[in-house]
Amino acid sequence: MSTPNPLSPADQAALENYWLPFTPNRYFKKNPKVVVGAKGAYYQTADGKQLFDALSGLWCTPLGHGNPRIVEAITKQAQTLDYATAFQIAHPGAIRLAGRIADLAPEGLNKVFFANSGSEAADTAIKMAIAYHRIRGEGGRFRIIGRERGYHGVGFGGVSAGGLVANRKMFGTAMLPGVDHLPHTWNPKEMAFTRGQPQWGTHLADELERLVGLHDASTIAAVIVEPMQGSTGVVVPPVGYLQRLRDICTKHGILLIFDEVITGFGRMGTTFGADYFGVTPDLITFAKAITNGTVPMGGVIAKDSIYDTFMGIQAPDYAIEFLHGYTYSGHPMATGVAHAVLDVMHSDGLIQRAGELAPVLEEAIHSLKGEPGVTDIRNIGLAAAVDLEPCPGQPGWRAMQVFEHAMQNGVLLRFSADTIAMGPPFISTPDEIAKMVDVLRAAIRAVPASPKS
Ligand code: PXG
Ligand code: PLP
Repeated sequence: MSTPNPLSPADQAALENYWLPFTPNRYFKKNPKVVVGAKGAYYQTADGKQLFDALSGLWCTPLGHGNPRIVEAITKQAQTLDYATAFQIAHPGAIRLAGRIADLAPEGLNKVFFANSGSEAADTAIKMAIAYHRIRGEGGRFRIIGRERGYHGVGFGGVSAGGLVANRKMFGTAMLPGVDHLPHTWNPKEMAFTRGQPQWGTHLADELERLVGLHDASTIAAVIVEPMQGSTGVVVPPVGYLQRLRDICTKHGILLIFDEVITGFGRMGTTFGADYFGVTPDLITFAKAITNGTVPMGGVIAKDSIYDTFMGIQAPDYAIEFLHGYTYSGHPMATGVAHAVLDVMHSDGLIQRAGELAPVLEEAIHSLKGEPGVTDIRNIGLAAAVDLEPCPGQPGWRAMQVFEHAMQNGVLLRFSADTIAMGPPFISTPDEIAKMVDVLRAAIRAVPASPKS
Protein backbone atom coordinates (compact mmCIF):
# COMPACT_ATOMS: atom_id res chain seq x y z
CA MET A 1 0.00 0.00 0.00
CA SER A 2 2.72 2.50 -0.87
CA THR A 3 2.02 6.04 -2.08
CA PRO A 4 3.63 7.53 -5.22
CA ASN A 5 6.93 9.23 -4.36
CA PRO A 6 6.11 12.95 -3.91
CA LEU A 7 9.74 14.13 -3.97
CA SER A 8 11.72 15.75 -6.78
CA PRO A 9 15.02 14.02 -7.58
CA ALA A 10 16.92 16.79 -5.74
CA ASP A 11 14.75 16.41 -2.62
CA GLN A 12 15.04 12.63 -2.85
CA ALA A 13 18.82 13.06 -2.78
CA ALA A 14 18.65 15.48 0.17
CA LEU A 15 16.40 13.06 2.02
CA GLU A 16 19.48 10.87 2.43
CA ASN A 17 20.86 13.58 4.74
CA TYR A 18 17.77 13.69 6.94
CA TRP A 19 17.76 11.49 10.06
CA LEU A 20 14.12 11.49 11.16
CA PRO A 21 13.15 11.37 14.85
CA PHE A 22 11.10 8.43 16.18
CA THR A 23 10.64 7.17 12.62
CA PRO A 24 11.70 3.96 10.88
CA ASN A 25 14.10 5.79 8.55
CA ARG A 26 14.72 2.84 6.20
CA TYR A 27 11.00 2.31 5.63
CA PHE A 28 10.28 6.03 5.33
CA LYS A 29 12.97 6.64 2.72
CA LYS A 30 11.50 3.92 0.50
CA ASN A 31 8.03 5.35 0.96
CA PRO A 32 8.29 9.04 1.92
CA LYS A 33 5.22 10.95 3.04
CA VAL A 34 5.36 14.69 2.69
CA VAL A 35 3.02 17.49 3.67
CA VAL A 36 3.46 20.92 2.13
CA GLY A 37 0.81 22.99 3.84
CA ALA A 38 -1.84 23.00 6.54
CA LYS A 39 -5.03 24.90 7.21
CA GLY A 40 -7.53 24.34 10.00
CA ALA A 41 -7.83 20.65 10.84
CA TYR A 42 -6.15 19.48 7.61
CA TYR A 43 -2.69 19.00 6.13
CA GLN A 44 -2.14 19.24 2.39
CA THR A 45 0.08 16.61 0.86
CA ALA A 46 2.51 17.21 -1.98
CA ASP A 47 0.05 15.56 -4.38
CA GLY A 48 -2.78 17.91 -3.36
CA LYS A 49 -4.69 15.64 -0.97
CA GLN A 50 -6.28 16.84 2.28
CA LEU A 51 -5.43 14.88 5.43
CA PHE A 52 -7.49 15.24 8.59
CA ASP A 53 -5.06 15.87 11.47
CA ALA A 54 -6.43 13.24 13.85
CA LEU A 55 -3.82 13.75 16.61
CA SER A 56 -3.64 17.57 16.33
CA GLY A 57 -0.05 17.33 15.13
CA LEU A 58 1.57 15.40 17.96
CA TRP A 59 -1.16 16.56 20.40
CA CYS A 60 0.11 20.10 19.91
CA THR A 61 -2.16 21.95 17.45
CA PRO A 62 -5.60 21.89 19.10
CA LEU A 63 -6.65 25.20 17.48
CA GLY A 64 -5.86 23.91 14.00
CA HIS A 65 -3.31 25.23 11.55
CA GLY A 66 -2.92 28.73 10.18
CA ASN A 67 -5.26 30.55 12.59
CA PRO A 68 -5.04 34.17 11.36
CA ARG A 69 -4.78 35.62 14.88
CA ILE A 70 -1.88 33.33 15.68
CA VAL A 71 -0.14 34.08 12.38
CA GLU A 72 -0.56 37.78 13.05
CA ALA A 73 0.92 37.44 16.54
CA ILE A 74 3.98 35.66 15.12
CA THR A 75 4.49 38.35 12.47
CA LYS A 76 4.06 41.19 14.92
CA GLN A 77 6.37 39.61 17.46
CA ALA A 78 9.11 39.02 14.89
CA GLN A 79 8.94 42.69 13.96
CA THR A 80 8.96 43.92 17.57
CA LEU A 81 11.29 41.71 19.57
CA ASP A 82 12.55 38.55 17.88
CA TYR A 83 14.82 37.39 20.70
CA ALA A 84 15.77 38.48 24.18
CA THR A 85 18.03 36.71 26.60
CA ALA A 86 16.20 35.45 29.67
CA PHE A 87 19.33 35.37 31.83
CA GLN A 88 19.41 38.61 33.85
CA ILE A 89 16.92 40.35 31.48
CA ALA A 90 13.15 40.05 31.01
CA HIS A 91 10.59 41.21 28.47
CA PRO A 92 6.90 42.01 28.94
CA GLY A 93 5.70 38.97 26.96
CA ALA A 94 7.35 36.51 29.36
CA ILE A 95 6.42 38.47 32.48
CA ARG A 96 2.76 38.70 31.49
CA LEU A 97 2.58 35.11 30.29
CA ALA A 98 3.83 33.91 33.69
CA GLY A 99 1.04 35.95 35.28
CA ARG A 100 -1.56 34.57 32.91
CA ILE A 101 -0.51 30.96 33.37
CA ALA A 102 -0.45 31.39 37.15
CA ASP A 103 -4.02 32.72 36.96
CA LEU A 104 -5.10 29.65 34.98
CA ALA A 105 -3.19 27.12 37.11
CA PRO A 106 -4.61 25.37 40.18
CA GLU A 107 -4.65 27.20 43.51
CA GLY A 108 -1.19 27.59 45.02
CA LEU A 109 0.78 26.96 41.79
CA ASN A 110 1.90 30.43 40.78
CA LYS A 111 5.54 30.31 39.72
CA VAL A 112 6.27 29.69 36.05
CA PHE A 113 9.66 28.59 34.64
CA PHE A 114 9.97 28.49 30.85
CA ALA A 115 11.65 25.84 28.71
CA ASN A 116 11.25 24.89 25.05
CA SER A 117 9.73 21.42 24.93
CA GLY A 118 8.05 18.79 27.02
CA SER A 119 11.35 16.99 27.47
CA GLU A 120 12.99 20.09 28.86
CA ALA A 121 9.94 20.73 31.03
CA ALA A 122 10.13 17.22 32.52
CA ASP A 123 13.87 17.47 33.17
CA THR A 124 13.38 20.93 34.70
CA ALA A 125 10.68 19.64 37.07
CA ILE A 126 12.85 16.69 38.11
CA LYS A 127 15.82 18.99 38.79
CA MET A 128 13.58 21.39 40.75
CA ALA A 129 12.35 18.55 42.93
CA ILE A 130 15.82 17.22 43.73
CA ALA A 131 17.25 20.69 44.37
CA TYR A 132 14.24 21.67 46.51
CA HIS A 133 14.91 18.86 48.96
CA ARG A 134 18.61 19.58 49.02
CA ILE A 135 18.00 23.24 49.89
CA ARG A 136 15.72 22.06 52.71
CA GLY A 137 18.59 19.97 54.07
CA GLU A 138 17.22 16.69 52.73
CA GLY A 139 19.79 16.03 50.03
CA GLY A 140 19.25 12.32 50.56
CA ARG A 141 15.99 12.62 48.65
CA PHE A 142 17.35 11.97 45.17
CA ARG A 143 15.06 9.22 43.91
CA ILE A 144 12.41 9.85 41.27
CA ILE A 145 9.48 7.49 41.03
CA GLY A 146 7.96 7.24 37.56
CA ARG A 147 5.43 4.81 36.20
CA GLU A 148 5.52 1.93 33.76
CA ARG A 149 4.46 3.06 30.27
CA GLY A 150 4.99 6.69 31.28
CA TYR A 151 6.51 9.13 28.78
CA HIS A 152 8.37 12.21 29.92
CA GLY A 153 10.28 13.01 26.79
CA VAL A 154 13.79 12.09 25.78
CA GLY A 155 16.15 13.93 28.12
CA PHE A 156 18.05 11.69 30.53
CA GLY A 157 15.76 12.66 33.40
CA GLY A 158 12.62 12.00 31.41
CA VAL A 159 13.86 8.74 29.93
CA SER A 160 14.92 7.51 33.37
CA ALA A 161 11.56 8.33 34.95
CA GLY A 162 9.69 7.18 31.85
CA GLY A 163 8.48 3.65 31.55
CA LEU A 164 8.55 2.88 27.84
CA VAL A 165 10.96 -0.03 27.61
CA ALA A 166 11.94 0.57 24.00
CA ASN A 167 12.98 4.15 24.78
CA ARG A 168 15.12 3.04 27.72
CA LYS A 169 16.88 -0.15 26.78
CA MET A 170 19.19 1.40 24.17
CA PHE A 171 20.73 3.62 26.80
CA GLY A 172 21.48 0.85 29.23
CA THR A 173 22.75 2.04 32.55
CA ALA A 174 23.19 5.66 31.46
CA MET A 175 20.17 6.69 33.51
CA LEU A 176 19.51 8.69 36.65
CA PRO A 177 20.44 6.51 39.62
CA GLY A 178 17.85 5.19 42.04
CA VAL A 179 14.78 5.65 39.88
CA ASP A 180 11.91 3.23 40.45
CA HIS A 181 8.52 2.80 38.81
CA LEU A 182 4.92 2.37 39.82
CA PRO A 183 2.99 -0.24 37.86
CA HIS A 184 0.86 1.10 35.01
CA THR A 185 -2.88 0.92 35.49
CA TRP A 186 -4.01 -0.78 32.29
CA ASN A 187 -5.55 -4.20 32.82
CA PRO A 188 -7.62 -5.51 29.90
CA LYS A 189 -9.22 -8.25 31.96
CA GLU A 190 -10.68 -5.70 34.34
CA MET A 191 -11.27 -2.71 32.11
CA ALA A 192 -11.33 -3.48 28.39
CA PHE A 193 -13.74 -1.18 26.50
CA THR A 194 -14.30 1.09 29.51
CA ARG A 195 -15.66 4.50 28.63
CA GLY A 196 -13.74 7.15 30.54
CA GLN A 197 -12.21 6.29 33.91
CA PRO A 198 -12.12 2.63 34.98
CA GLN A 199 -13.61 1.76 38.37
CA TRP A 200 -10.97 -0.95 38.88
CA GLY A 201 -7.37 -0.17 39.77
CA THR A 202 -7.47 2.51 42.50
CA HIS A 203 -5.49 0.16 44.73
CA LEU A 204 -2.53 0.28 42.31
CA ALA A 205 -1.68 3.66 43.85
CA ASP A 206 -0.87 1.77 47.06
CA GLU A 207 2.20 0.43 45.25
CA LEU A 208 3.69 3.80 46.11
CA GLU A 209 3.49 2.83 49.80
CA ARG A 210 5.36 -0.35 48.91
CA LEU A 211 8.10 1.65 47.15
CA VAL A 212 8.30 4.01 50.13
CA GLY A 213 8.67 0.95 52.34
CA LEU A 214 11.39 -0.43 50.11
CA HIS A 215 13.45 2.73 49.60
CA ASP A 216 12.36 4.83 52.60
CA ALA A 217 10.67 8.19 52.11
CA SER A 218 13.90 9.95 53.10
CA THR A 219 15.43 8.91 49.73
CA ILE A 220 12.50 9.88 47.49
CA ALA A 221 12.31 13.35 45.94
CA ALA A 222 9.28 13.12 43.69
CA VAL A 223 6.70 11.04 41.89
CA ILE A 224 6.12 11.98 38.26
CA VAL A 225 3.07 10.80 36.37
CA GLU A 226 0.96 11.89 33.45
CA PRO A 227 -2.60 12.40 34.72
CA MET A 228 -3.64 10.55 31.55
CA GLN A 229 -0.89 8.52 29.87
CA GLY A 230 -1.03 9.88 26.33
CA SER A 231 1.96 8.54 24.44
CA THR A 232 1.45 4.93 25.42
CA GLY A 233 -2.07 5.03 23.99
CA VAL A 234 -4.46 6.95 26.23
CA VAL A 235 -4.24 4.95 29.45
CA VAL A 236 -6.85 6.51 31.74
CA PRO A 237 -6.35 6.68 35.52
CA PRO A 238 -8.78 4.61 37.60
CA VAL A 239 -11.30 6.54 39.69
CA GLY A 240 -9.59 7.85 42.84
CA TYR A 241 -6.10 6.69 41.79
CA LEU A 242 -4.49 10.12 41.41
CA GLN A 243 -5.99 11.34 44.69
CA ARG A 244 -4.48 8.35 46.45
CA LEU A 245 -1.05 9.09 44.95
CA ARG A 246 -1.51 12.67 46.17
CA ASP A 247 -2.34 11.52 49.70
CA ILE A 248 0.63 9.16 49.91
CA CYS A 249 3.02 11.83 48.58
CA THR A 250 1.72 14.37 51.11
CA LYS A 251 2.05 11.87 53.95
CA HIS A 252 5.73 11.24 53.14
CA GLY A 253 6.85 14.71 52.05
CA ILE A 254 7.32 13.55 48.44
CA LEU A 255 6.62 16.06 45.68
CA LEU A 256 3.98 15.09 43.12
CA ILE A 257 4.69 16.16 39.54
CA PHE A 258 1.91 16.02 36.98
CA ASP A 259 3.38 15.89 33.50
CA GLU A 260 0.65 17.78 31.66
CA VAL A 261 2.47 18.16 28.36
CA ILE A 262 -0.52 16.53 26.64
CA THR A 263 -3.30 17.23 29.15
CA GLY A 264 -2.36 20.88 29.75
CA PHE A 265 -4.35 23.64 28.06
CA GLY A 266 -7.57 21.98 27.20
CA ARG A 267 -7.27 18.38 26.04
CA MET A 268 -9.44 17.14 28.90
CA GLY A 269 -12.05 19.87 28.41
CA THR A 270 -10.56 21.70 31.38
CA THR A 271 -7.46 23.90 31.48
CA PHE A 272 -5.38 21.21 33.20
CA GLY A 273 -5.76 17.51 33.95
CA ALA A 274 -5.39 18.56 37.60
CA ASP A 275 -8.70 20.42 37.23
CA TYR A 276 -10.40 17.52 35.48
CA PHE A 277 -9.37 14.97 38.10
CA GLY A 278 -9.66 17.38 41.03
CA VAL A 279 -6.14 16.62 42.28
CA THR A 280 -3.51 19.31 42.84
CA PRO A 281 0.14 18.36 42.31
CA ASP A 282 3.18 20.32 43.49
CA LEU A 283 4.60 20.86 40.01
CA ILE A 284 2.94 20.86 36.60
CA THR A 285 4.80 20.57 33.32
CA PHE A 286 3.31 21.96 30.13
CA ALA A 287 4.30 22.31 26.46
CA LYS A 288 2.58 21.56 23.13
CA ALA A 289 -0.82 23.32 23.20
CA ILE A 290 0.46 26.47 24.92
CA THR A 291 1.79 27.67 21.55
CA ASN A 292 -0.49 25.53 19.39
CA GLY A 293 2.65 23.83 18.09
CA THR A 294 3.80 26.86 16.12
CA VAL A 295 6.83 27.96 18.12
CA PRO A 296 8.35 25.48 20.57
CA MET A 297 7.67 26.16 24.24
CA GLY A 298 7.47 24.18 27.45
CA GLY A 299 7.62 24.98 31.10
CA VAL A 300 6.97 24.16 34.72
CA ILE A 301 4.44 25.67 37.11
CA ALA A 302 5.59 25.34 40.71
CA LYS A 303 3.87 25.75 44.02
CA ASP A 304 4.69 29.01 45.76
CA SER A 305 6.17 27.04 48.65
CA ILE A 306 8.70 25.40 46.31
CA TYR A 307 9.76 28.73 44.84
CA ASP A 308 9.93 30.24 48.31
CA THR A 309 12.24 27.45 49.40
CA PHE A 310 14.66 28.33 46.57
CA MET A 311 14.46 32.01 47.52
CA GLY A 312 15.38 31.06 51.08
CA ILE A 313 18.85 29.72 50.21
CA GLN A 314 21.60 30.79 52.54
CA ALA A 315 23.34 33.11 50.10
CA PRO A 316 23.30 36.83 49.26
CA ASP A 317 20.48 38.01 46.98
CA TYR A 318 22.85 38.43 44.03
CA ALA A 319 23.46 34.65 44.03
CA ILE A 320 21.52 32.54 41.52
CA GLU A 321 19.01 30.34 43.38
CA PHE A 322 18.37 27.68 40.69
CA LEU A 323 21.28 26.88 38.42
CA HIS A 324 19.19 25.97 35.41
CA GLY A 325 17.81 27.58 32.25
CA TYR A 326 17.90 27.57 28.47
CA THR A 327 19.14 30.00 25.85
CA TYR A 328 15.56 30.08 24.63
CA SER A 329 13.72 30.10 27.98
CA GLY A 330 10.80 32.52 27.67
CA HIS A 331 11.59 33.13 23.98
CA PRO A 332 9.66 36.20 22.83
CA MET A 333 8.34 34.41 19.72
CA ALA A 334 6.95 31.65 21.94
CA THR A 335 5.49 33.97 24.55
CA GLY A 336 3.99 36.13 21.79
CA VAL A 337 2.25 33.10 20.29
CA ALA A 338 1.17 31.78 23.68
CA HIS A 339 -0.71 35.01 24.41
CA ALA A 340 -2.54 34.70 21.07
CA VAL A 341 -3.31 31.02 21.76
CA LEU A 342 -4.79 31.82 25.16
CA ASP A 343 -6.76 34.71 23.61
CA VAL A 344 -8.22 32.45 20.91
CA MET A 345 -8.94 29.62 23.36
CA HIS A 346 -10.75 32.07 25.60
CA SER A 347 -12.67 34.12 23.04
CA ASP A 348 -13.74 31.11 20.99
CA GLY A 349 -14.55 28.97 24.03
CA LEU A 350 -12.34 26.18 22.70
CA ILE A 351 -11.56 24.40 25.95
CA GLN A 352 -15.27 24.18 26.60
CA ARG A 353 -15.71 22.97 23.04
CA ALA A 354 -13.15 20.19 23.63
CA GLY A 355 -15.28 19.14 26.59
CA GLU A 356 -18.41 19.17 24.46
CA LEU A 357 -16.76 17.09 21.73
CA ALA A 358 -15.51 14.51 24.25
CA PRO A 359 -18.79 12.54 24.39
CA VAL A 360 -19.04 12.74 20.59
CA LEU A 361 -15.62 11.12 20.30
CA GLU A 362 -16.50 8.60 23.02
CA GLU A 363 -19.66 7.53 21.23
CA ALA A 364 -17.95 7.29 17.84
CA ILE A 365 -14.84 5.46 18.98
CA HIS A 366 -16.69 2.84 21.02
CA SER A 367 -18.72 1.97 17.90
CA LEU A 368 -15.54 0.16 16.78
CA LYS A 369 -16.08 -2.54 19.41
CA GLY A 370 -16.56 -5.81 17.58
CA GLU A 371 -14.55 -4.82 14.49
CA PRO A 372 -11.91 -7.39 13.48
CA GLY A 373 -8.94 -7.56 15.83
CA VAL A 374 -10.06 -4.68 18.09
CA THR A 375 -9.06 -5.77 21.61
CA ASP A 376 -9.61 -2.56 23.60
CA ILE A 377 -10.89 1.00 23.22
CA ARG A 378 -10.13 3.78 25.69
CA ASN A 379 -11.12 7.44 25.87
CA ILE A 380 -11.06 10.46 28.11
CA GLY A 381 -11.53 14.14 27.28
CA LEU A 382 -10.85 14.67 23.61
CA ALA A 383 -8.48 11.68 23.41
CA ALA A 384 -9.02 8.08 22.45
CA ALA A 385 -7.12 4.94 21.48
CA VAL A 386 -7.86 1.61 19.87
CA ASP A 387 -5.74 -1.51 20.42
CA LEU A 388 -5.42 -4.07 17.65
CA GLU A 389 -4.46 -7.70 18.07
CA PRO A 390 -0.85 -7.76 16.84
CA CYS A 391 0.07 -9.89 13.86
CA PRO A 392 1.82 -12.97 15.32
CA GLY A 393 5.59 -12.47 15.23
CA GLN A 394 5.26 -9.01 13.63
CA PRO A 395 4.17 -6.55 16.30
CA GLY A 396 3.35 -3.12 14.86
CA TRP A 397 2.66 -4.43 11.35
CA ARG A 398 -1.11 -4.30 11.62
CA ALA A 399 -1.38 -0.76 12.98
CA MET A 400 1.06 0.45 10.36
CA GLN A 401 -1.14 -1.00 7.60
CA VAL A 402 -4.19 0.66 9.17
CA PHE A 403 -2.27 3.95 9.26
CA GLU A 404 -1.38 3.59 5.54
CA HIS A 405 -4.93 2.71 4.58
CA ALA A 406 -6.42 5.64 6.52
CA MET A 407 -3.88 7.99 4.96
CA GLN A 408 -5.02 6.91 1.50
CA ASN A 409 -8.50 7.88 2.64
CA GLY A 410 -7.71 11.32 4.00
CA VAL A 411 -6.98 10.78 7.70
CA LEU A 412 -3.57 11.09 9.33
CA LEU A 413 -3.69 8.72 12.31
CA ARG A 414 -1.00 8.17 14.91
CA PHE A 415 0.11 4.68 15.79
CA SER A 416 2.60 3.17 18.16
CA ALA A 417 3.07 -0.59 18.31
CA ASP A 418 -0.46 -1.84 17.52
CA THR A 419 -2.29 1.03 19.16
CA ILE A 420 -3.97 3.80 17.19
CA ALA A 421 -4.33 7.10 19.07
CA MET A 422 -6.53 10.08 18.28
CA GLY A 423 -6.73 13.56 19.76
CA PRO A 424 -8.55 15.65 17.19
CA PRO A 425 -8.33 19.45 17.11
CA PHE A 426 -10.74 21.34 19.38
CA ILE A 427 -12.03 23.10 16.24
CA SER A 428 -13.20 19.77 14.75
CA THR A 429 -16.88 19.34 13.99
CA PRO A 430 -18.87 16.33 15.21
CA ASP A 431 -19.15 15.36 11.55
CA GLU A 432 -15.36 15.34 11.12
CA ILE A 433 -14.99 13.17 14.21
CA ALA A 434 -17.55 10.74 12.82
CA LYS A 435 -15.73 10.66 9.47
CA MET A 436 -12.37 10.10 11.16
CA VAL A 437 -13.76 7.07 12.96
CA ASP A 438 -15.43 5.79 9.78
CA VAL A 439 -12.11 5.94 7.93
CA LEU A 440 -10.48 4.06 10.80
CA ARG A 441 -13.27 1.48 10.72
CA ALA A 442 -12.83 0.96 6.97
CA ALA A 443 -9.07 0.59 7.45
CA ILE A 444 -9.46 -1.94 10.26
CA ARG A 445 -11.82 -3.98 8.06
CA ALA A 446 -9.57 -3.76 5.00
CA VAL A 447 -6.29 -4.73 6.65
CA PRO A 448 -5.74 -8.46 7.13
CA ALA A 449 -4.67 -9.88 10.49
CA SER A 450 -1.26 -10.73 9.04
CA PRO A 451 0.62 -10.33 5.71
CA LYS A 452 -0.10 -13.98 4.90
CA SER A 453 -3.88 -13.94 5.37
N1 PXG B 1 5.85 14.56 28.62
C1 PXG B 1 4.72 14.06 28.09
C2 PXG B 1 3.61 13.63 29.00
C3 PXG B 1 4.58 13.94 26.70
O1 PXG B 1 3.46 13.43 26.19
C4 PXG B 1 6.80 14.87 26.48
C5 PXG B 1 6.88 14.96 27.87
C6 PXG B 1 7.97 15.32 25.67
O2 PXG B 1 7.67 16.48 24.97
P1 PXG B 1 8.58 16.94 23.72
O3 PXG B 1 8.04 18.31 23.41
O4 PXG B 1 9.99 16.98 24.19
O5 PXG B 1 8.37 15.94 22.62
C7 PXG B 1 5.65 14.37 25.88
C8 PXG B 1 5.59 14.28 24.38
C9 PXG B 1 2.39 10.54 20.71
C10 PXG B 1 3.47 11.54 21.01
O6 PXG B 1 2.37 9.98 19.62
C11 PXG B 1 3.52 12.10 22.26
C12 PXG B 1 4.54 13.00 22.57
C13 PXG B 1 5.49 13.36 21.63
C14 PXG B 1 5.41 12.80 20.36
C15 PXG B 1 4.41 11.88 20.04
O7 PXG B 1 1.55 10.30 21.58
N2 PXG B 1 4.56 13.49 23.86
N1 PLP C 1 26.09 23.38 24.20
C1 PLP C 1 26.84 24.48 24.13
C2 PLP C 1 28.25 24.37 23.59
C3 PLP C 1 26.33 25.73 24.56
O1 PLP C 1 27.10 26.83 24.54
C4 PLP C 1 24.99 25.80 25.06
C5 PLP C 1 24.40 27.06 25.48
O2 PLP C 1 25.04 28.09 25.58
C6 PLP C 1 24.23 24.62 25.11
C7 PLP C 1 24.78 23.43 24.66
C8 PLP C 1 22.82 24.63 25.65
O3 PLP C 1 21.94 25.17 24.72
P1 PLP C 1 20.48 25.64 25.14
O4 PLP C 1 20.64 26.75 26.14
O5 PLP C 1 19.84 26.12 23.85
O6 PLP C 1 19.77 24.45 25.72
